Amino acid sequence: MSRKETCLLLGATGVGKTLLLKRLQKFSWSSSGELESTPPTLPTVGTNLTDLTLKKKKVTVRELGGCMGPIWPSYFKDCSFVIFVVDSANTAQISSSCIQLLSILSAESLHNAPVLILFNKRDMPCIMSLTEIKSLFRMDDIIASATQPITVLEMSARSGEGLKEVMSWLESVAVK
Ligand SMILES: Nc1nc2c(ncn2[C@@H]2O[C@H](COP(=O)(O)OP(=O)(O)OP(=O)(O)O)[C@@H](O)[C@H]2O)c(=O)[nH]1
Ligand SMILES: [Mg+2]
Repeated sequence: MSRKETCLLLGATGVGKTLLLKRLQKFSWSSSGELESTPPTLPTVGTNLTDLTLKKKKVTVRELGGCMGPIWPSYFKDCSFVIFVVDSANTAQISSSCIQLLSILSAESLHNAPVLILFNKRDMPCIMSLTEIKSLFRMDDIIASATQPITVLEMSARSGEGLKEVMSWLESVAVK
Protein backbone atom coordinates (compact mmCIF):
# COMPACT_ATOMS: atom_id res chain seq x y z
CA MET A 1 0.00 0.00 0.00
CA SER A 2 1.50 3.34 -0.99
CA ARG A 3 2.12 6.11 1.51
CA LYS A 4 -0.61 8.71 1.93
CA GLU A 5 0.58 12.00 0.49
CA THR A 6 0.07 15.53 1.71
CA CYS A 7 -0.94 18.47 -0.43
CA LEU A 8 -0.34 21.90 1.07
CA LEU A 9 -3.01 24.51 0.36
CA LEU A 10 -1.35 27.91 0.53
CA GLY A 11 -2.16 31.51 -0.35
CA ALA A 12 -2.67 34.91 1.28
CA THR A 13 -5.45 35.70 3.76
CA GLY A 14 -8.98 35.61 2.37
CA VAL A 15 -8.16 34.13 -1.06
CA GLY A 16 -10.65 31.27 -0.53
CA LYS A 17 -8.59 28.30 0.71
CA THR A 18 -11.06 27.17 3.39
CA LEU A 19 -14.01 27.44 1.02
CA LEU A 20 -12.09 25.41 -1.56
CA LEU A 21 -11.32 22.78 1.09
CA LYS A 22 -15.01 22.55 1.95
CA ARG A 23 -15.88 22.20 -1.73
CA LEU A 24 -13.28 19.45 -2.22
CA GLN A 25 -14.67 17.56 0.82
CA LYS A 26 -18.15 17.50 -0.69
CA PHE A 27 -17.00 17.02 -4.28
CA SER A 28 -18.86 14.61 -6.52
CA TRP A 29 -17.92 13.81 -10.13
CA SER A 30 -21.58 13.36 -10.96
CA SER A 31 -22.75 16.81 -9.80
CA SER A 32 -23.79 19.17 -12.58
CA GLY A 33 -21.39 21.97 -11.61
CA GLU A 34 -23.14 25.11 -10.34
CA LEU A 35 -23.34 25.11 -6.50
CA GLU A 36 -26.12 26.86 -4.63
CA SER A 37 -25.29 27.87 -1.05
CA THR A 38 -21.87 29.07 0.11
CA PRO A 39 -20.89 27.65 3.51
CA PRO A 40 -19.50 30.25 5.91
CA THR A 41 -15.78 30.33 6.64
CA LEU A 42 -13.66 31.98 9.30
CA PRO A 43 -10.06 33.13 8.87
CA THR A 44 -7.81 30.12 9.55
CA VAL A 45 -5.54 30.65 12.51
CA GLY A 46 -3.45 27.50 12.34
CA THR A 47 -4.18 24.71 9.88
CA ASN A 48 -7.19 22.80 8.49
CA LEU A 49 -6.78 19.16 7.54
CA THR A 50 -8.99 17.17 5.19
CA ASP A 51 -8.55 13.64 3.84
CA LEU A 52 -9.70 13.20 0.26
CA THR A 53 -10.35 9.80 -1.27
CA LEU A 54 -9.28 9.90 -4.88
CA LYS A 55 -9.81 7.11 -7.41
CA LYS A 56 -6.56 5.32 -6.59
CA LYS A 57 -5.21 7.02 -3.51
CA LYS A 58 -5.94 9.03 -0.39
CA VAL A 59 -4.48 12.50 -0.14
CA THR A 60 -4.39 14.73 2.92
CA VAL A 61 -4.94 18.38 2.08
CA ARG A 62 -3.55 20.75 4.69
CA GLU A 63 -4.56 24.41 4.52
CA LEU A 64 -2.18 26.79 6.23
CA GLY A 65 -3.85 30.09 7.16
CA GLY A 66 -2.62 33.16 5.31
CA CYS A 67 -1.74 34.74 8.67
CA MET A 68 0.73 31.88 9.22
CA GLY A 69 2.84 32.90 6.20
CA PRO A 70 6.08 33.27 8.19
CA ILE A 71 5.91 29.63 9.37
CA TRP A 72 4.65 27.98 6.15
CA PRO A 73 8.19 26.69 5.41
CA SER A 74 8.12 24.49 8.52
CA TYR A 75 5.47 22.36 6.75
CA PHE A 76 7.29 22.06 3.42
CA LYS A 77 9.33 18.94 4.11
CA ASP A 78 6.37 16.53 4.40
CA CYS A 79 4.63 17.90 1.37
CA SER A 80 4.18 16.10 -1.98
CA PHE A 81 2.28 18.78 -3.90
CA VAL A 82 1.20 22.39 -3.48
CA ILE A 83 -1.96 24.25 -4.39
CA PHE A 84 -1.32 28.01 -4.31
CA VAL A 85 -4.47 30.15 -4.38
CA VAL A 86 -4.66 33.75 -5.61
CA ASP A 87 -7.68 36.09 -5.24
CA SER A 88 -8.17 37.37 -8.81
CA ALA A 89 -10.35 40.21 -7.56
CA ASN A 90 -7.86 41.62 -5.06
CA THR A 91 -5.37 43.56 -7.16
CA ALA A 92 -3.76 45.09 -4.03
CA GLN A 93 -2.64 41.61 -2.96
CA ILE A 94 -1.07 40.52 -6.24
CA SER A 95 2.51 41.65 -5.60
CA SER A 96 2.64 40.03 -2.15
CA SER A 97 1.11 36.82 -3.58
CA CYS A 98 3.77 36.83 -6.27
CA ILE A 99 6.55 37.09 -3.66
CA GLN A 100 4.99 34.25 -1.64
CA LEU A 101 4.81 32.10 -4.75
CA LEU A 102 8.44 32.75 -5.65
CA SER A 103 9.59 31.80 -2.16
CA ILE A 104 7.57 28.54 -2.33
CA LEU A 105 9.07 27.68 -5.72
CA SER A 106 12.60 28.35 -4.51
CA ALA A 107 12.27 26.19 -1.36
CA GLU A 108 14.73 23.29 -1.49
CA SER A 109 12.29 20.74 -0.04
CA LEU A 110 9.66 21.59 -2.67
CA HIS A 111 12.12 21.24 -5.53
CA ASN A 112 10.16 18.47 -7.27
CA ALA A 113 6.68 19.03 -5.86
CA PRO A 114 4.06 19.64 -8.56
CA VAL A 115 2.42 23.05 -8.04
CA LEU A 116 -1.10 24.12 -9.00
CA ILE A 117 -1.64 27.88 -9.15
CA LEU A 118 -5.33 28.67 -8.81
CA PHE A 119 -6.77 32.04 -9.77
CA ASN A 120 -9.90 32.00 -7.61
CA LYS A 121 -13.01 34.21 -7.37
CA ARG A 122 -13.55 34.22 -11.14
CA ASP A 123 -17.27 34.84 -10.42
CA MET A 124 -16.55 38.39 -9.17
CA PRO A 125 -17.41 41.33 -11.43
CA CYS A 126 -14.64 43.49 -12.93
CA ILE A 127 -11.82 41.02 -12.55
CA MET A 128 -8.82 41.05 -14.87
CA SER A 129 -8.63 38.48 -17.66
CA LEU A 130 -6.48 35.43 -17.02
CA THR A 131 -3.99 36.74 -19.59
CA GLU A 132 -3.68 40.09 -17.77
CA ILE A 133 -3.25 38.57 -14.34
CA LYS A 134 -0.73 36.03 -15.63
CA SER A 135 1.30 38.79 -17.21
CA LEU A 136 1.29 40.77 -13.93
CA PHE A 137 2.74 37.68 -12.25
CA ARG A 138 5.17 37.22 -15.16
CA MET A 139 3.86 33.69 -15.14
CA ASP A 140 5.70 32.59 -18.29
CA ASP A 141 9.05 33.55 -16.72
CA ILE A 142 8.10 31.88 -13.43
CA ILE A 143 7.17 28.64 -15.20
CA ALA A 144 10.29 28.71 -17.37
CA SER A 145 12.63 29.09 -14.40
CA ALA A 146 10.85 26.79 -11.91
CA THR A 147 12.16 23.31 -11.15
CA GLN A 148 8.64 22.04 -10.42
CA PRO A 149 5.91 21.12 -12.91
CA ILE A 150 3.45 24.04 -12.72
CA THR A 151 -0.20 24.06 -13.75
CA VAL A 152 -2.33 27.23 -13.84
CA LEU A 153 -6.14 27.10 -13.57
CA GLU A 154 -8.94 29.55 -12.89
CA MET A 155 -11.87 28.73 -10.65
CA SER A 156 -14.60 29.95 -8.35
CA ALA A 157 -14.89 28.24 -4.99
CA ARG A 158 -18.21 30.07 -4.65
CA SER A 159 -19.89 28.81 -7.84
CA GLY A 160 -17.93 25.57 -8.16
CA GLU A 161 -16.59 26.48 -11.61
CA GLY A 162 -13.22 24.79 -12.13
CA LEU A 163 -13.56 22.33 -9.20
CA LYS A 164 -13.52 19.30 -11.50
CA GLU A 165 -10.26 20.50 -13.02
CA VAL A 166 -8.73 20.85 -9.53
CA MET A 167 -9.78 17.28 -8.68
CA SER A 168 -8.40 16.03 -12.02
CA TRP A 169 -5.08 17.72 -11.26
CA LEU A 170 -4.96 16.04 -7.82
CA GLU A 171 -5.78 12.68 -9.42
CA SER A 172 -3.03 13.15 -11.99
CA VAL A 173 -0.26 14.11 -9.56
CA ALA A 174 -1.28 11.64 -6.85
CA VAL A 175 -0.90 8.55 -9.04
CA LYS A 176 2.61 9.37 -10.21
N1 LIG B 1 -17.08 35.67 -4.65
C1 LIG B 1 -16.28 34.71 -4.18
N2 LIG B 1 -15.98 34.68 -2.87
C2 LIG B 1 -15.16 33.69 -2.43
C3 LIG B 1 -14.63 32.72 -3.30
N3 LIG B 1 -13.83 31.90 -2.56
C4 LIG B 1 -13.88 32.33 -1.29
N4 LIG B 1 -14.70 33.42 -1.20
C5 LIG B 1 -15.03 34.20 0.00
O1 LIG B 1 -13.84 34.81 0.47
C6 LIG B 1 -13.86 34.90 1.90
C7 LIG B 1 -12.61 34.28 2.49
O2 LIG B 1 -12.60 32.90 2.18
P1 LIG B 1 -11.76 31.84 3.02
O3 LIG B 1 -11.96 30.51 2.36
O4 LIG B 1 -12.07 31.92 4.47
O5 LIG B 1 -10.27 32.38 2.78
P2 LIG B 1 -8.89 31.73 3.27
O6 LIG B 1 -7.97 31.74 2.11
O7 LIG B 1 -9.15 30.41 3.90
O8 LIG B 1 -8.35 32.78 4.35
P3 LIG B 1 -7.37 32.54 5.61
O9 LIG B 1 -7.83 31.30 6.30
O10 LIG B 1 -7.52 33.77 6.44
O11 LIG B 1 -5.98 32.40 5.08
C8 LIG B 1 -15.16 34.19 2.34
O12 LIG B 1 -16.16 35.17 2.54
C9 LIG B 1 -15.50 33.31 1.15
O13 LIG B 1 -16.89 32.99 1.05
C10 LIG B 1 -14.96 32.78 -4.69
O14 LIG B 1 -14.54 31.99 -5.54
N5 LIG B 1 -15.79 33.81 -5.06
MG1 LIG C 1 -8.85 29.62 5.75
